[in-house]
Amino acid sequence: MSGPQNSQTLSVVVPTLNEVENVEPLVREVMRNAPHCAEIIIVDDGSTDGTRERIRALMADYPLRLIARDEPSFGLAGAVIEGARAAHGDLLVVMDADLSHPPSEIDALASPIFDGRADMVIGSRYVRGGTTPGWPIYRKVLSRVASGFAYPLTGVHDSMCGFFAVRRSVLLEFAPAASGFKIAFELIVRGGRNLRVLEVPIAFRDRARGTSKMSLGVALIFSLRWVAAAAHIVSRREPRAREVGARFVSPEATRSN
Ligand SMILES: Nc1nc2c(ncn2[C@@H]2O[C@H](COP(=O)(O)OP(=O)(O)OP(=O)(O)O)[C@@H](O)[C@H]2O)c(=O)[nH]1
Ligand SMILES: [Mg+2]
Repeated sequence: MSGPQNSQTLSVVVPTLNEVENVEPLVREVMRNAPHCAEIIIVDDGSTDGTRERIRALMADYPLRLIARDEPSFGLAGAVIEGARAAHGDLLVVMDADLSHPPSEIDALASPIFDGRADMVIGSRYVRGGTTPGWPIYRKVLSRVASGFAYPLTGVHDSMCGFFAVRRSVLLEFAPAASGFKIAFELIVRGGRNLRVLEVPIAFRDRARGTSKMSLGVALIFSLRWVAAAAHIVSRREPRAREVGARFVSPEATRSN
């Protein structure tokens, strides 16, 4: 992929909560792998470890913007939505700060949207070529189970992943109903059959620095959101997985463009 076409622009949106050790390597890697990226918007929800100060220091060298939410609403999904509202790009790539999501795949996610072949592209651990190196077996099982529950509602193998590209207009159209930790899942459910979703394989690496914010509470919230999503789909009578399952795109296919 060669970067944006038809003068469409790309914004990268990163939610942060206490990621002081990760922001600099992340920003450096994003700009090295996607130099055409117009801006990186970091939405910080009350970090107390100096994350904001580190971001402000980096602004001299990189096209960075900081949205500092002191009274955060709707958690991680709320942060992503706020970043999307502020973004100037036509296309957004949303990714975590902890370098679990490979910046080298930003173009692979963005190109099907720039080319008009998709509205949303998921960086997927669970299509052919996707991996989770170093994960202990219990973690693989838990993650697979959650993704397995989500599949009948989404037709997507890894709707739990926080690494995705989406048209900004699509995110803003379907996101207002979203809250919680897994915004890609919410978007796919709300977008329904009109949303063209593709999956691209990624290697998802464990965070090397900082601490995880994933918790039992987050898992519980996802269970409640799953029930709400199932009710939404039943009321719409739209068995998404059978009618319009997402398509898997091989890395070769995306990179040959
Ligand atoms: N703005 C904002 N960012 C958050 C919040 N919770 C988590 N994050 C960020 O969201 C991203 C994902 O959080 P992680 O703690 O890595 O969650 P995870 O990837 O599911 O769990 P691990 O695999 O254990 O790292 C990271 O960039 C966090 O800093 C929040 O409430 N607000
Ligand atoms: Mg993480």
